[in-house]
Amino acid sequence: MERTFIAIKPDGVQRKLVAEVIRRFETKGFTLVGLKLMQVSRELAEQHYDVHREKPFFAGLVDFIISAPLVAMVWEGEGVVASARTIIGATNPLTAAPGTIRGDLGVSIGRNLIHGSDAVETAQREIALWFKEEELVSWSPSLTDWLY
Ligand code: RTP
Ligand code: MG
Repeated sequence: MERTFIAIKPDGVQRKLVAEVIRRFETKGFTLVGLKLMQVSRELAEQHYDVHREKPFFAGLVDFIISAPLVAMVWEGEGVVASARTIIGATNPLTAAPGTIRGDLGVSIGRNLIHGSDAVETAQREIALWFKEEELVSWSPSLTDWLY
């Protein structure tokens, strides 16, 4: 079953939106298989956003990610990588559609509340970067027959 890496960024934790974000993935029907609150190291933040290393916003982005606790999660379900990106909305909350997390809850591209892996291969890389194998729990909720 497909898995994706989701992080509630420090602004989401500071604004007490952890439950709101989790609710959206849970009520959609996806399954939580990994969850932890973390104070992220600079090394991990830089590795996570390695693809943006040459961008002008890289240094500020890394400083922001390590500035306060973050919630790291892995969610599972059919097509969860692309669906999570839809639930999250466009990078800039000002143009993200209403109904999306960023569209409903944010106003700044630099404080856009949440990260979601952008492709299945990216998700595999990010899950391995953020979680040890033993931190992930494989389980099937008894609801599965009613979802698929
Ligand atoms: P993320 O990786 O955090 O889920 O966000 P994303 O895929 O929607 O956007 P991406 O292009 O990967 O950018 C990563 C994060 O960098 C910040 N950013 N700032 N012009 C800017 O100031 C700018 N562009 C991007 C955003 O916080 C974005 O989430
Ligand atoms: Mg991205």
